[in-house]
This record gives sequence, structure tokens and C-alpha cells, in this order.
Amino acid sequence: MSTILLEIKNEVALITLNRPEKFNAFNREMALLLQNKLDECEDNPAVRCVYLTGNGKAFCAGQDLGEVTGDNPVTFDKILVEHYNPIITRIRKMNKPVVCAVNGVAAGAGVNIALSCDIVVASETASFVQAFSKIGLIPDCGGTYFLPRIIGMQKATAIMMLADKVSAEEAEKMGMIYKVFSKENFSEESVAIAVSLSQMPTKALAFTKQALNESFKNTLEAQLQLEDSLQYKAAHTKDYNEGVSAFLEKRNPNFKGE
Ligand code: LHQ
Repeated sequence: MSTILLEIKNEVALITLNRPEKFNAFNREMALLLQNKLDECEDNPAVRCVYLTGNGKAFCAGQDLGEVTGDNPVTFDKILVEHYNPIITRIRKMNKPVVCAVNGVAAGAGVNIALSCDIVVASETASFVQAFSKIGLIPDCGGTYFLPRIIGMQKATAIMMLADKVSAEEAEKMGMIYKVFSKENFSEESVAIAVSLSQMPTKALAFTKQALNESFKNTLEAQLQLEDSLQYKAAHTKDYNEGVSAFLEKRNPNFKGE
């Protein structure tokens, strides 16, 4: 069985981390395969939203610590540069929304990969652990970039230094994630978010993502300019014409992602 599963359904690419016996911890093969699958999603016009989840009890326990120890360990210089950093940049640059559905515990690289996604939802059984300090490492995978921007510096510092286990409910309350769903409804409700995104004007969503990616590093003036140029592009899409026509004709729009 592959360590990463990819299924395309209703214009949504469902990607599943699939090493359940290891709490979906990443080994090299799995990290490189996730990069390939993300590339496939980016290149395939039939994919208009990506949905990332984990198989089994956990979402992802981060790096497989068995792989960095022992006789023939994968070296640290390779792990970030070749495994994780390309995953994070692919997710942030992807011209389609990426929904992360955190089905269980997310630890180490697992949490920060989740936080790099556009919309993060969780099952009530999920939890988030910045486990790095427990083993003498620093948070990576963009965690020190995303978390303070998402929840503010004070809470981010405490969560990262103390390596507290944050429940899904707490994570929602502090704005770390968008929504928590009951265990029973989690799969259906989280996939429904991805399906509705897949039927929206994909290019406008990509431009929105591009603008948000720049938001925290731009001045207001620069951000206004960026919005102006992206709005110009959005206004020249077929989906914009469709959206306005549908509104005026009092019908539901039929967006094609064009
Ligand atoms: C695991 C793992 C795991 C292997 C659970 N590896 N087996 C960057 C730079 C360079 C190098 C290193 O990495 C990185 C990026 C990183 O991600 S660093 C952080 C690595 N991750 C961690 O430190 C998390 C370690 N795991 C845990 O803290 C706990 O297992 C969590 C909080 C994930 C879950 O706790 P529990 O629900 O109590 O489950 P458990 O501890 O009993 O684990 C279940 C099984 O999964 C167990 O196997 P076993 O055969 O005993 O049932 C664990 O050994 C295995 N597992 N995480 N990362």
C-alpha cells in the first residue's frame, strides 16, 4: 500500500497520509511522494481543490524518529531542504485551495504542515502538539512563520516552548483552526467544504491566496496595488462573467474554474 493515497472525486483531490501504524509519521519516501502528489494536483485542471487528511487514529506525528536514528540515518540537512520545505512551498504556491482535515493528533512537522494549508478543520478527537522542544529541536515546516501570524506571538511562543497538547476545541477558540466537527460528522462536513470550494471561481480563489500570502509582509500601499492587479486579472476570467450574469439572472452560477 502506498504511503500517500490520491483519489480525485467531484474535482477534489483527496490526499491521505497513509502510514497509520506509525501515526502517519513521515519517512523520506512518504515526503517525496507527497511532493509528487501535490505537483499532480497543481498540474491537473480537473482538480479544483485539494483535501489533505490522515488514515487511522492520527493525522501525522511529524518526522518518523526511527529514520533519523540507527545505523544509516537520513541526515538533518536533507530532511528540511529535501523533504519538508518543498511540501510547504508547494502548498502555499498551489493555485487552488488546500483544505486540511485533521482527523487525529498532529505533532511536529504534522502540525505545521496542517497550518500551512488554506483552511484547517479538525475532528473533536484531534489535537495539536508542537512536539519539537520535547526532543531538543525547534519548530520547523514554517511553524515559526505561520503560528504567530495566525494566533499572535504570545500564545505561539508558549505553545511552541511548552509543547502543550492543544485540543481541537482550544485550537478553534484561539483561531488556530477554522472549525471543529463531531467525530461522527467530521468526514462528511470537512469534505463538503472542499467540494464547495471546488465549485467556486478557482482563479479568483488563487488570486485571493496570492494576496493573502503577501499580506503580512506588504505595506498597505503595496497591498492595495497588489489587489488592484489581481482584481484586474479576476475581472478578465470567464467565471467573473458567469458570476455577474448569474446574479443578474437570479440563478445559481456555474463556475468552471476558467
Ligand atoms: C512514532 C512517532 C514518530 C516514529 C508516534 N516517529 N514513531 C525536523 C528536522 C530533523 C529531524 C527531525 O524531525 C523534524 C521534523 C519533526 O517533525 S520533529 C518532531 C517529531 N515528532 C515528534 O516528536 C512526535 C513524537 N510523538 C509523540 O509525541 C506522540 O507519539 C504523539 C503526541 C504523536 C501521540 O501520542 P500518543 O497518542 O500517546 O501515542 P503514542 O506515543 O503511543 O504513539 C503511537 C505509536 O506511534 C507508537 O508506536 P508503538 O509501536 O509503540 O505503538 C509511537 O512510537 C509511534 N509514533 N510518533 N514521530
